Amino acid sequence: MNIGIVCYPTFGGSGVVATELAKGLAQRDHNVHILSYARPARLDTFRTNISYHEVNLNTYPLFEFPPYDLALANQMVSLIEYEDIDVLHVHYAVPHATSAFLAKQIMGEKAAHVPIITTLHGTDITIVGSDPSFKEVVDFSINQSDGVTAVSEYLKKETYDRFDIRKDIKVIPNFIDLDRFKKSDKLHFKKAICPNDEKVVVHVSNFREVKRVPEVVSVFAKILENDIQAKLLLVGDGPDRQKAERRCRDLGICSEVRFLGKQENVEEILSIADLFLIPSGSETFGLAALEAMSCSVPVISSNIGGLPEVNIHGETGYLCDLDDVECMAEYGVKILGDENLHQELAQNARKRAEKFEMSGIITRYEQYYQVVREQLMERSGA
Ligand code: GMT
Repeated sequence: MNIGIVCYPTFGGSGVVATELAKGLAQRDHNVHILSYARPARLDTFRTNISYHEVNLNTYPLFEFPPYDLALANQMVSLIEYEDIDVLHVHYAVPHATSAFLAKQIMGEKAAHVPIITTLHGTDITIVGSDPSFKEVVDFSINQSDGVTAVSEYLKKETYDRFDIRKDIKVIPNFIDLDRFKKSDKLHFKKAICPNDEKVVVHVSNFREVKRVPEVVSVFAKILENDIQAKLLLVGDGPDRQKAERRCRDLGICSEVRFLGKQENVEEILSIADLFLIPSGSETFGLAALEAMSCSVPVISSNIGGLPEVNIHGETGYLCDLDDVECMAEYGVKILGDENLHQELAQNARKRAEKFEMSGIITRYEQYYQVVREQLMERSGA
């Protein structure tokens, strides 16, 4: 198939899932065309069967806000017309599903056979999409898609609760490359970070408010108070970085905390981790938790959103109520202070990650493309 994938180019979240899916599909001999406003972070090297198309957005003095959605729709038209696209798969509803609808309208009969599949990822439903300034458009655009998927049961339910959706939403969870995300020997790195063999606690995110990075620091401080020798590695960057730095200073633990910034090879850092913290205020799936689990790292998370579908309480780590710093710290001390428990949780975490193994999930997308194409053909009487 010739598959168009539209996504954000970002380091985390939907951009990663879309790019990894593109790579997986390309390996299966599909021709994949990625459309984005910048080269996706995970599209690191040239790959046969993958072409990257950048959205051209010309500015004009009249535009305070250049109309990206229109430029995107225009480029979708070119993609469908000149690359003979069989399926257009857009990741994140805002504005991708809307631009895709517009592109199809522009092309009329010429694109009637090309299904639009929208994958809902998270904030496109829970925060941005349900904002009154977008809601009706998002509602309409999802209903106009030929196929809709969500990355968790939680997100499916939220979408039905928040919008007036008349489509079946298929849950296809996020996936993990078990060969890439596995514990490997990083002894030099461990020694450099932990000269006294301290435990390593890791958090990875885009440091938006919803990720509760200052809270990660508070939980870690409480773990230290319980005589656990440990270092905290904060991976990523974003709006809450300064707040997190300030929290370290206020708590007097800066010497035990390292801000590593955005990192490409997170699996190397996770290889030396003993514990992963993800206390998010909203999380439809929690890909970062799955990446940690795949590297055999127990996870302590909040019990909101799709996190309980990934991290299993008492099996792969622990879940606590939102903002319950005491609870997270208690479980942190329990895991880091008991080698046997740690081993058991670490093994279970890896086993659980195997359920989200990449090739099985890519097959589910391939099958879904086929089903939606056939439904579209039936509807159009072709
Ligand atoms: O919040 C992010 O990190 C980005 C965001 C997105 O929509 O791009 O991530 C969402 O999608 C990820 C991939 O499907 C999920 O693993 C995250 O849980 C989800 N983030 C939130 O719901 C806050």
